[in-house]
Amino acid sequence: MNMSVSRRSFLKGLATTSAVSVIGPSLLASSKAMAAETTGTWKTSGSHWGAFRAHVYAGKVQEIKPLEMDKYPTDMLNGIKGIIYSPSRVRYPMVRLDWLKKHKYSGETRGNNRFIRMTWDDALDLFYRELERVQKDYGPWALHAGQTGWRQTGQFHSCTSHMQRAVGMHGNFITKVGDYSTGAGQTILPYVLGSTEVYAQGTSWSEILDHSKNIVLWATDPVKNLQVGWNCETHESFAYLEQLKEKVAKGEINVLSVDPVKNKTQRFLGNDHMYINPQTDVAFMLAVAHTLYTEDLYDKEFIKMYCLGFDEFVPYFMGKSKDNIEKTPEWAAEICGLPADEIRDFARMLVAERTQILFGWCIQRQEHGEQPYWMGAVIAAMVGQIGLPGGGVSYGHHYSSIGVPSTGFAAPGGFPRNVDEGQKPKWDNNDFNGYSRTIPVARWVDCLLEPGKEIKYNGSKVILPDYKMMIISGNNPWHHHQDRNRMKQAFQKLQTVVTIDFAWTATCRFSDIVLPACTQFERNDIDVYGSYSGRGLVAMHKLVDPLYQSKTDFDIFTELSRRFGRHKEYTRGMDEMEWVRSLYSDCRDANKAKFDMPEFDEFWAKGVLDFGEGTPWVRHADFREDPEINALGTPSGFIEISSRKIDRFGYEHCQGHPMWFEKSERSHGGPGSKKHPFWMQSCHPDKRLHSQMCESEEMRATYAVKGREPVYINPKDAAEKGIKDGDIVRVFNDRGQLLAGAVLSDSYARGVIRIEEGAWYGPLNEKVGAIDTYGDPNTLTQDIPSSELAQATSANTCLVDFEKFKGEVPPVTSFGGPIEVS
Ligand SMILES: Nc1nc2c(c(=O)[nH]1)N[C@H]1C(S)=C(S)[C@@H](COP(=O)(O)OP(=O)(O)OC[C@H]3O[C@@H](n4cnc5c(=O)[nH]c(N)nc54)[C@H](O)[C@@H]3O)O[C@H]1N2
Ligand SMILES: Nc1nc2c(c(=O)[nH]1)N[C@H]1C(S)=C(S)[C@@H](COP(=O)(O)OP(=O)(O)OC[C@H]3O[C@@H](n4cnc5c(=O)[nH]c(N)nc54)[C@H](O)[C@@H]3O)O[C@H]1N2
Ligand SMILES: [Mo]
Repeated sequence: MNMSVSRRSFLKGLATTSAVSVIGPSLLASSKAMAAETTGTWKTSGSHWGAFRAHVYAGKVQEIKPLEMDKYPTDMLNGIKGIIYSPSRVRYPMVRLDWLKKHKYSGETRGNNRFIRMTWDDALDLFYRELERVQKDYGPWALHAGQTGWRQTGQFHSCTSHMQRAVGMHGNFITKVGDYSTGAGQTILPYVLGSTEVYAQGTSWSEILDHSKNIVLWATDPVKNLQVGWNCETHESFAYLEQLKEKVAKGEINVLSVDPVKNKTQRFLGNDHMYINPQTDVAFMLAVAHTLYTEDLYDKEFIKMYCLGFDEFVPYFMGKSKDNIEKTPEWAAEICGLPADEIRDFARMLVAERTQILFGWCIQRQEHGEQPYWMGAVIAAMVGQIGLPGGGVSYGHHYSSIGVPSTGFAAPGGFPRNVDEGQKPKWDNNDFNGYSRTIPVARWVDCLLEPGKEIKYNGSKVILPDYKMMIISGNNPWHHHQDRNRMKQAFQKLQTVVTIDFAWTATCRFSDIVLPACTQFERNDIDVYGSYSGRGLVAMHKLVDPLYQSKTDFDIFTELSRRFGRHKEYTRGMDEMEWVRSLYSDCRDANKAKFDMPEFDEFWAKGVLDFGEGTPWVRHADFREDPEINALGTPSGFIEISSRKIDRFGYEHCQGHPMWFEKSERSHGGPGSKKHPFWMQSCHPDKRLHSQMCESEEMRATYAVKGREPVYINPKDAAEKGIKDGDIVRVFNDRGQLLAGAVLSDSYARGVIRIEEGAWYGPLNEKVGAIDTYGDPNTLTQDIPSSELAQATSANTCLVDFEKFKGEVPPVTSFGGPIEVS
C-alpha cells in the first residue's frame, strides 16, 4: 500500500492551511449558561475536565458553566449532567444470579448480565464472606485488588485508596507496578535520562515560545489531550498553544507533526506534517542518527561531556554490529515511508536552529515501546540542546498541564491508601505461596491463563499468581485491558469479582457483586487546581445527594470494615467534612511560610483559591550547567546512549542500546498485513475520558454514528470497500469483531484507521467470539508485552480488516445497566 507523503518542505515552514479554531473561550458560552438565575443555588466543583459552577434547583443539577478562571474550557463539561443522570447508573447493590444460585461460581455464564437486587447489608455480608473465604482457604496470593485507574477527582474520596485501605485492613493482596499510560516509557527512561521523564515537570511553554525555532510534535496531540487532567484541569496550556498558533502563522516558529494522522493539534496550529508509517519511528530515527553522524552534524562536545555509550552505539547504525545493516535513510525509507531526502532534511533541520522535540505517549503503547523513547533521547543528545531553553526532548507536554510553570506550593494530602503504621491486617499473612505479590500492571490476565509461569521483568523475575478473586474500584478493566475474547476465557476461571462503580460498565457485567458508588458530584471534597502547575485549590461542593441507593466509597468501606471491627481505625473517627477540613488545614500549615491561605470556611464559600502563576523553568538546565554536581539518576549519572545494566539483563527485545525491531503486526507491508492490511490505532478520545462519559447520552449524541462508536477511515480506503460516511462497518481480525460507524476523513493516511479507546464494550452475548455491538477497540487489540523490560501494554500493535456490515444490525447492548431478574 502506498502512503501519501507530505512533500511540502517543512524546513521552509509556513503552512497556509486555514486553521480551524478548535479551542476558545466561546466554547460553552451559551446564552442559557450565562443567564442570571433567580432560583436555586450555584455551587462550585472541580473535575478531570476542569472547574465549574453548577446551578442546582429542585434537587437536580440544571446546568454547568466553567469557572471564570478557566479561559479555555472543554466542551466535555457538557457531558457531566449525563454522567449523573445516565440510564447506565448502578442504582442498587446487585449480585449475579448464576453466581449466587449455582455451584462452583458459574464462570461459564459470567457476562450474561443477569443480576438480582440485594439490600446493602446482604451484599456487604457476601463481599465480606468472600474476603474471609479467600484468605482462609488460600491466602493473600488469591486476591487481586491492585488494579488502579482514573478515579474521579477529589483528594479525600479518591476511591481506590478507600478500597485498598479497607481491604488491606482485612488481609494482604496482589498489587501491580507501572501503568497503562506510560508502562514502557517510565521503565526505560530512568536508565537513559535518570527519571521517568513522563511524569516530570517539563520546560515551561513560555521558554519554548521564546527560544524554539523548530518544534517537533512527535506522536502527540496536546490540543485533544490537554482537555483533561489527573487533578482538576486549569487549561492554562491552551493560552500558550494559541500563542504558538500565532507564531506558526507569522513564520516565527516551524512546527512539524510526525504522525500517521493529521491530528487535532495539527489542524488547530495549521503546521506542517510528516506522515510516517505506523510503528516505524525507530527506523526513521536511526536514519536521522546516521545522517547526523555521517554528515558530521552532531554535537561531539555534548556527547563527550554529558553522555555515555555513544561509541558502542555507532557500529549498530553504521552496519558494523548486530544485524550488520547500515541504517541509511534509504534503508529507513523502505520501512517508514518517508523519502530518504526528507529524512536527511529533517536531521539537518534539528541541528540548524534551536529545536524542541515533544513526544506523546501513544508511540510507546506498542510492541518494543521502550525503543522510540530511548532513541528519541539519543537523537536529542546528538543534537546537543538538552538543558537549553526551547531545546532538547520532552515526554509530557500533552499531559495534565505539564509545561505550565509550577507554583511550588504544597498540595493537600489524600485519604491514606495503606493501613496506618503499626497496624496489622485481620489476616496477618505474608505467605504468597511462592508467587510474586506485585505484578507488572498489564500482565494480570496472563496470571489467570498461565498461573505459576515465570516471566522476566525489568531485571527481575515475576511468578504469576493464581488468584481467585478480584476487587475493582476506580478503574474499568473491561475498557482498559486488551483482547476481550482472551479476557472472557480468563474471567471464566475467577471465582469472585467485586466491582464498586457508579456506571454499569462492561466490568460490572462481568462481575459477581456490584456495589453502587455515588459520583463525585454527590459528595464534598477538595482538589488541587492544575495537576503539575499547582495553580490553586478547588472546593468540590456536593451538588446533589447520592442518587438511588448509591453511597460514597468512604461509606461503603466504613460499612465493610465494620464487619471485622476495624471501622474506627479506617475512618480515624472522622466524617467526610472533618476529613476535608483536616486536609485543608494541613495544607494551610505546610504553606504558612510562603502563602497566607484563608480560613477553611472562607475558602469553601469562595470555591477556589488561586496561588498565582508559577516560575518558568528549563528541564535539565542544572545538569547542563554542572553534570557532576547535578548528575542524572542513571547508573553513571550521565545520559546513557548504551546501558550496561540493560545489556546485562540479556533480553532479546530490549538490548544494550536502542534498536529497530520488526513488529509482530505492522501495516504498510509489514508482518500480518497481507491478511489484515489496516493498522488500527486506539488513541485517547476527544470527547471522553477513557470510558468515562461514554454513558452520557448528550455527549454520545455529538459523535456516535447510528448509535455506534465512530471508526475513522481514509476516504479512498472506504471507497475501495464500497463504504460511505455513516455506514455501519464490521471491523475484525482473528481475535474478534465489532460494529462501528464509518466517518471518512482525509486526516487518516491510507492503511490507518482509528477507533478511540474507552468505547463501552457491548458483546452480543457472553460467549467467546461474540460480536461487539458498539465498537470497543480492545475487542481487537493484542495482549502482548512491549518487551521483557517493561512488560507494558502494546495496544497499538494491532492489524485489522473491515467491511460494510450486511444483514440485520443487532441493537447496542452496552448501555442501560443489568438485566434485572427476581
Ligand atoms: N486500546 C487501548 N487501551 C487503552 C489505552 C489505549 O490508548 N488504547 N489507554 C490506556 C490508558 S493510558 C489508560 S490510563 C487506561 C484507563 O483505564 P481506566 O482508568 O480503567 O479507565 P476509566 O474509563 O477512566 O475507568 C475508570 C472507572 O472508574 C469509575 N470511577 C470513577 N470514579 C469513581 C469513584 O469515585 N468511585 C468508584 N467506585 N468508581 C469510580 C468510572 O466510572 C470508570 O468505570 O486505559 C488504557 N487502555
Ligand atoms: N480528551 C482526552 N484527553 C486525555 C485522555 C482522554 O481519555 N481523553 N487520557 C489521558 C491519558 S490517561 C493519557 S495516558 C494521555 C494519552 O496521551 P497519548 O498517548 O500521547 O495520546 P493519543 O491520543 O493516544 O496519541 C497521540 C498521537 O500519537 C499518534 N501516534 C500513534 N502511534 C504512532 C506511531 O507509531 N508513530 C507516530 N509518529 N505517531 C503515532 C496518534 O496518531 C496521535 O495523534 O492522554 C490524556 N488526555
Ligand atoms: Mo493513561
